[in-house]
Amino acid sequence: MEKKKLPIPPPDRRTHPKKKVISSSMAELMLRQIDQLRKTIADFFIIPSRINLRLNYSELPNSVNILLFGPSGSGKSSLVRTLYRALHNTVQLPAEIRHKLVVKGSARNEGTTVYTTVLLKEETQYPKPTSGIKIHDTRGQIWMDNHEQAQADLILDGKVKDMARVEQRSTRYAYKLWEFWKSESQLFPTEILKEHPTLSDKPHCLLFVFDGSLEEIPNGEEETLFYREIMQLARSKGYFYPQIVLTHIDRVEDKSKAEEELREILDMKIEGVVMKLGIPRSSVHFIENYHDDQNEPDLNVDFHVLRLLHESAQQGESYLQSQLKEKSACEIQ
Ligand SMILES: Nc1nc2c(ncn2[C@@H]2O[C@H](COP(=O)(O)OP(=O)(O)OP(=O)(O)O)[C@@H](O)[C@H]2O)c(=O)[nH]1
Ligand SMILES: [Mg+2]
Repeated sequence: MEKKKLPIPPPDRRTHPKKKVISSSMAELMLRQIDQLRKTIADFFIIPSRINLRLNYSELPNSVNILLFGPSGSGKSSLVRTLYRALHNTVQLPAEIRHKLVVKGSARNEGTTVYTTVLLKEETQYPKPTSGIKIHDTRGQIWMDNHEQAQADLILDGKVKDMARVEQRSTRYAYKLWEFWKSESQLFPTEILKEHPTLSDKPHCLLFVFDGSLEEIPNGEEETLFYREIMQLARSKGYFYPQIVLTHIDRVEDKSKAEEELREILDMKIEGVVMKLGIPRSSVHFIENYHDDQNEPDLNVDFHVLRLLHESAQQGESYLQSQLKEKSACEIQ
């Protein structure tokens, strides 16, 4: 994606705990910046300058795939909804997406149970070619065990079909087979698997979503170890810059009294995540999702998730660039 110069972000509301008060001039400025982000994302086109004659650009997919991972309840499905709302400047999601996406509610439903793909932005041909943006929601981890690691492995390879329940076979036979070196079709039901996944099926950008209002992020040693291992696995597959999304910033704001105190708390949280997961600070994003039937658009929510989406599309593009192969000698003219 062409690195367009984006506007300088407005002073972050997060340094102003009384968040509902935004002056009208500030609101205008933010609206302009949000508008510009929407335009930049609408124009997104994977690697627009395809000028290296040796590279096989025909392998590039028409859409970039963003994949969500993270503990159950951290806000992944809410993030998909929030991104859609922010990008399309709408309160109501299309019925198809509303039905597909399950957000954990007060009825204590199970949350997401199937691998769910949502088209955030369609690809276009006219008036100019642009790429699509797809986001893939997954069932959150609960047990942080070998089974969930193997499920993540399968998803990372782009092998899972839309709306598939990613779960190992539960027969005694399958249990006996449970070894990492066994083939996936022995461990997982074959009907959930794609036969020959290509670069278009693989994730191109990984987002790890955690609840940023918790005392510890990730929550405890076991969880930290689990996600470190998943990130190691991802690195071995060429994903070097996973992004970390910390949700529920509104809850952190509610707890802290003063601006100074809030800034310190956020810094400490980000520092903790950086240390625990061994990722660069610039890869950590603090956001708030739309939640609890919030029907009014919120400029701060929109602005921060759109920046996250823009960054994710760029990360996806970098991954794709790294995956481009050279043409064979006879293909080069
Ligand atoms: N206050 C607040 N609530 C949030 C935020 N993000 C998500 N929630 C709430 O957190 C709960 C869990 O959100 P989900 O989006 O279902 O979480 P999930 O990660 O998809 O959960 P699984 O599908 O089980 O993995 C829901 O009740 C959301 O409304 C946020 O930023 N702020
Ligand atoms: Mg979910």
